[in-house]
Amino acid sequence: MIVKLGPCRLEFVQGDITQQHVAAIVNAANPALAGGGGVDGAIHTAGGPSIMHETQTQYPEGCALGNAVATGAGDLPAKFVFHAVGPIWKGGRQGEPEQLAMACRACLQLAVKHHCASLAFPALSAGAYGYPIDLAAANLIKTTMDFVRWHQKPAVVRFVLYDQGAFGAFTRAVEEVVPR
Ligand code: AR6
Repeated sequence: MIVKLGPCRLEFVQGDITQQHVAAIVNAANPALAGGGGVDGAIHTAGGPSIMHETQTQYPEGCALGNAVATGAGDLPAKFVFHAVGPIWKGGRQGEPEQLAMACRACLQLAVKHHCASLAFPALSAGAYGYPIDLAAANLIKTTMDFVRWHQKPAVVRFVLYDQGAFGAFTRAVEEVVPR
């Protein structure tokens, strides 16, 4: 599924984020940048040890909730990994929506800063961190649309959804957010 926004394009695909041929991919990291399961585990496994080496040497203090930091992408096809820290879902009234939007915007800003024409996001916070997938989808899509409407970049933002459930949630959310 593709949504056009002026010179930019939002894409929705089912797949593995580590396999994406884009300038940068987003990691669903934790504040310690300590590695883990899900997207984080897949990126470090497929990308090799240089990514962890870079996070440890460049960001020894980790990354704050709602922010993101950039490293190279090791053996992955992408050029950069943006390690973003989304919120742990605690019911939705403890700032989680704004924290998720901040993490998303931080990645989009890093893409602009590093001249990345294409960026791939996973369903940030919607795995181990428990953010309801439909709410995460609406939040990430709306935040990305607002950003690209204003900045007219990155040219391509691709949401890479691991399973059919996540893919369905994102495509339904697009239909709600995009004016007809
Ligand atoms: N490609 C795309 N999406 C994936 C992949 C993949 N290879 N693998 C899983 N997903 P999660 P979070 C989906 O748990 O909720 C880690 O331990 C997955 O099905 O990766 O932000 C970190 O170290 C789900 O829909 O991220 C943190 O401690 C989505 O990606 C913590 O988990 C996000 O799931 C972060 O949790």
